Amino acid sequence: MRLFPFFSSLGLLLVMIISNGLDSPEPRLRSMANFPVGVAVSPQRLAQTDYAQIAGSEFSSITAENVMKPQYSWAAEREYDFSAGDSVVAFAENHNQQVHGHTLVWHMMQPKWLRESIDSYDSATLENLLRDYIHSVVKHYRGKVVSWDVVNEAIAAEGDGMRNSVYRQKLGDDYVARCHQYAREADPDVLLFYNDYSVATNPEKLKTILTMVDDFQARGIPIDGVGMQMHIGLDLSLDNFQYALDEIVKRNLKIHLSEVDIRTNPEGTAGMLTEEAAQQQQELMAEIVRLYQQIPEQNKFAITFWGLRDNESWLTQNTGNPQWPLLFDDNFSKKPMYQGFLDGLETGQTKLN
Ligand code: 9MR
Repeated sequence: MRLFPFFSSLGLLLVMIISNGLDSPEPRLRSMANFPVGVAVSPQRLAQTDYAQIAGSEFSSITAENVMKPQYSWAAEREYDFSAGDSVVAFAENHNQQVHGHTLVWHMMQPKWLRESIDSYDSATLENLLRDYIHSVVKHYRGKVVSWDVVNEAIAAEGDGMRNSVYRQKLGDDYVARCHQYAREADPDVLLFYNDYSVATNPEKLKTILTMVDDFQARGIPIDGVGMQMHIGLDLSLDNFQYALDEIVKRNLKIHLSEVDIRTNPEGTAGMLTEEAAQQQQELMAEIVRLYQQIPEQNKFAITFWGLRDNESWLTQNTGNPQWPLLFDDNFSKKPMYQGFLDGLETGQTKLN
C-alpha cells in the first residue's frame, strides 16, 4: 500500500515520457511546404551542433552561401578544389536535402590569382579557362546538385543593360548564353538558373532580364529558371512582386526565391527588433509565401533563406546595422517571421483549393 503512490507517480512519469515521444513533432518548414525550403550555409556553421540540428531538420534544400563560388573552388588555372563544397553536399546527403549550386560565374568573389591575371588574358584564353572551369565544376557535382546559378548578377545594378564586368568586356554580351551552354554540355539534367537581385523591385531590371530570357528561348539556349534573390525591405511592393512572378511564369520557367531576407532597420536607429517590426515582417513573409504558393506547381522551384540566424546575416556588415532579417533569432528561436511563412502556406493553399 505504501508503495502505491510511488508506483502511480512512476506510472504517470512513464505515460508522460511515452506520450511525449509519440506526440507528433512540431511542424517543420520542410514538411509543411509542398516545395523545397532552403537555407544558405557554411561548413563552419554546419560543424556546430545546434546549427546543424536546425539546418538539417527544418530545411529540405541547401545552398552554400560562399564555398561553391569560384573564390573557393578555382585554385589556379585548370586546378580546382572541391573540398569545402563537398562537405556541404555530404551534409545535405545525410539529411535527405537537395543542393542548389551557387554560383558558376560572378564578377565578385574571384580568386586572387584570377583577379591578378585576368587583365593579361586575351579573350580566347579567358573563354577557354572559363569553359574548363564550368565543365569541371558541373561534372564534379553531377548527380549531387539539382541546379546551378550559372551567371550571377550579369545585369547592371540599375537594370538598364548588361553589367560592364570584366567578363562582358573580354567575352562580349553573349557570354551568359555561352556559359549556359557549357553548363548544359557538362550535365544534361541539371537545372540552369539566371540569378539576380531587385528582380521584384526594379521593373526596368526585370524587363532587361526578360529580354535576355526571351532571346535565350528563341535561340534554344538552355535556361530552366530565374532566381529572384529577394533581399528586400518591409516596403516591398507586392504588385511588383506579383508582376515579376507572372512574367516569369508566362515564359514557362521555374522561379527560385533564392536569397530571401527581410530588412527591418532601414534607418539603422533600432536597438532591437520591435514587436511592430516583427509583426510587419511576419505579415510580409506570409504575403510572399501566399503569392508564391499560388503560382503553378511546375513553376515552383524553392524558397531559400540567405542564412539561418539574424546575427549571421551578411546584412549586418553590409548595412552597418543589425537588420533581424531571417527566420531564427540569435538563440535559434523561431521568430514571428517563421510563423508568417506557415501562415502564407495556409492562406495560399486555401485559395488554391
Ligand atoms: O552572403 C554572402 C557573403 O557572406 C559574402 O561575403 C558575399 C561575397 O561577395 O556574398 C554574399 O552573398 C551574395 C550572393 O552570393 C549573391 N547575391 C548577393 C549576396 C549578398 O551579397
